[in-house]
Amino acid sequence: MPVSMPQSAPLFSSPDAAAIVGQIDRDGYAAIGDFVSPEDLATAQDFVRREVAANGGNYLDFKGADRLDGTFLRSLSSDPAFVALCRGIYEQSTGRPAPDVGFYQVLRCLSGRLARANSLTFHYDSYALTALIPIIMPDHGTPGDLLIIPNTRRVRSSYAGNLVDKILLDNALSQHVLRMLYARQSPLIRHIRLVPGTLYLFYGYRTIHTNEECDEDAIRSTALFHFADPHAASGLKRLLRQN
Ligand SMILES: O=C(O)CCC(=O)C(=O)O
Ligand SMILES: [Fe+2]
Repeated sequence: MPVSMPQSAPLFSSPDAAAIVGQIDRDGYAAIGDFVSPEDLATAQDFVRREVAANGGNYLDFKGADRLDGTFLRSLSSDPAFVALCRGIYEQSTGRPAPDVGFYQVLRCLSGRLARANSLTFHYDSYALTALIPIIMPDHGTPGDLLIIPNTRRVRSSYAGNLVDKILLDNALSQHVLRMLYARQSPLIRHIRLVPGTLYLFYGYRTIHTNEECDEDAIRSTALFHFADPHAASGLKRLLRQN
């Protein structure tokens, strides 16, 4: 018997992971438009606007799904189609079975004085695949693009190798150089103009990326679902208690 999706489920169906992987390999990311239904998106936008207002118009984030009741973000991480899509992309891109793990989920709400401090920090994610859904994008001022330098490294065989990459990137000099390239509109840094309700997929572990800032009186909110830490089993990682 066919299983029908609940009405509020994302519109996505029959994922073609191979095509998406081809797109990520070519362009650095893939986008699936209208992934979230207009009703679900509107509810999530109301939620974010309320929470930012309750926080005095300032930045806040939600780690995990616990406090996202009433929005589609509460249950997306257990949506079978979404899970199958992310696992499929992982398997197609690495040639390995996807690990039996859930997502590390964060809802970021950029606004107010702290918007700047939470922007333009170029980084690698700890997780292989990053799924990003914009909820609200600024309606004036800086557009708040996602900035990427795609696939600049491979998955390191050891956590120590990963750590070296991170140290080379997470320092004042590297950040200064990258911000300068950004300010000069270097073609090295790609801008992705994010559309709310679209699903964006990229290899966060392998891609240097960050977000543009937004004006203090605007809101830029993104939902992130991080999947599969290649170094989850590392003893060194555990020892250092790194994220
Ligand atoms: O909000 C964004 O556009 C990206 C955020 C990000 O890269 C992260 O939280 O790891
Ligand atoms: Fe990231």
